[in-house]
Amino acid sequence: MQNFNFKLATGVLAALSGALALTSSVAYAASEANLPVVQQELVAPPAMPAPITRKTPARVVVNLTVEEVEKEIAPGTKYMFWTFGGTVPGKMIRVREGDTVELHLKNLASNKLPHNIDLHAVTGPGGGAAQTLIAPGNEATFTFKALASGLYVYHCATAPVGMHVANGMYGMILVEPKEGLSKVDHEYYVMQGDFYTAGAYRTEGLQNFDMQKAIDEKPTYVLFNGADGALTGKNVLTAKTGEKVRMYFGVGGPNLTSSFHVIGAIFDKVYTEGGTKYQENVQTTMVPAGGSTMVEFVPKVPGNLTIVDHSLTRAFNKGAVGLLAVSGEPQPEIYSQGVKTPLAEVAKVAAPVKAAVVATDDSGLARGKSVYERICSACHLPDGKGVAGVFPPLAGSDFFQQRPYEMAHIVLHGRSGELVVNGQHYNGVMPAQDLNDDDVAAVINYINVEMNNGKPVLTPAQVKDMRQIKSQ
Ligand code: HEC
Ligand SMILES: [Cu+2]
Repeated sequence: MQNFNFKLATGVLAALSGALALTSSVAYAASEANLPVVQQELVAPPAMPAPITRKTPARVVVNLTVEEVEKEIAPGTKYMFWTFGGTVPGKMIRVREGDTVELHLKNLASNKLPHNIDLHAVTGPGGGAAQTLIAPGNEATFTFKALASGLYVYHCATAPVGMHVANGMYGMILVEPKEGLSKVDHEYYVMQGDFYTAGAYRTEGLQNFDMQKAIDEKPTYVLFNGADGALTGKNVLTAKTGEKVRMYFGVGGPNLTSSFHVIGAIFDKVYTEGGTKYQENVQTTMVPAGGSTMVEFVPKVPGNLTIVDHSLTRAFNKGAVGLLAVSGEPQPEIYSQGVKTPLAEVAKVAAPVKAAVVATDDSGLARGKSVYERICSACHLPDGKGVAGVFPPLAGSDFFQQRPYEMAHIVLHGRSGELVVNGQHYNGVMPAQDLNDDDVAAVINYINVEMNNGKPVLTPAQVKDMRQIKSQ
């Protein structure tokens, strides 16, 4: 009964939207008939379609297909995403201010639900929602003029709208100003979204949508580009020092506002709210649900820059983390390695012991100590005791002691997900460390000898072999 009504309603709406599409294309036909026709290039995020070099308006034909697809939301956890073009976020549309956009929206016959699209770049009621509302097995065509430059969110606006958006139905359309955008070395497309699954964070298997969690605005996942790990591991973004990076960042929501931040970078320019004016030298910018920003910066020192929502439990406990891996020569005058020394009164007691360790060192322990202090101590703390529930201990760690040799995998490839150390649960992200074979062997040996009463277990040659294996 319910099913019957639903089918009837969408049928009527599809017919209605067909009629509307016809009227609008007729209205445009007279004034826009002579425009050259350009086919929109569609690429998967974080890639962007190529910058526009045209100096005159065109009629840009966009073919977007709604696909309901089951994909990994986290390693081992699946989710039924509803998408524009098979990806979350949906494919980026890139046009020039003054262009006429001819949008074709297909709803695959194999889909289960009606969908449509509301583009914030449209001037007019509903942003195209009524014209494009179609049941599975239909195509809608809607034409609009991109009057104002800026970066705009688009999303599905079919009831229940919050649910369609929560399932991944959002993307962006960039309307370049007439004069174009300045040239940069890298353009990346990243969107944040909040996801509401029946099971807890990283519960394995196919997860259902939880409407009550969505209404309560208590997401299970807060993600960049639709998956826990979409911008980490083998998917990290990359740049070289001195290269200019522009990120097109949006928030699909449906609910959360992002405190968008890149740890270790200062944005040279932030095009606030995706508009035409920019603010300079910004640390964190606020991006509302259904809003966007363009940020530009030039990484100056090598290393991993971590992309987060600075509402930090979202980053550490719900997945909102990405990495921009920067390669290049160290710049000690901008960013030094630093020096750490014990306080005077501690030094008096500890100094002779420390000297002894270095003096008797013949297996890279001094080197391991220096790597540890420089890198690992920031999270696992100088004494290796960690922070309960956040950074697991390396000193006296049962996890480490079980297979000290295997720990090199964690340093080489990073680690995330459920972990139990000395009975305490952890669920964080340790980024892969950019260290050479000598340093990895040395730091593992140092931790095993100095913090776990063990013996040296690794040689640089073994680390070299382990690099090839992507286990753990
Ligand atoms: C940015 C913070 C950070 C840095 C820097 C870091 N780790 Fe970790 N590390 C973590 C987190 C978080 C986990 C837990 C990951 C999880 O939950 O899966 C972890 C887990 C581990 C584990 C397994 C758990 C245990 O306690 O035995 C080892 C081993 C480890 N790290 C070694 C290192 C070494 C060696 C370095 C330095 C080369 C290092 N880490 C640098 C955050 C960090
Ligand atoms: Cu939809």
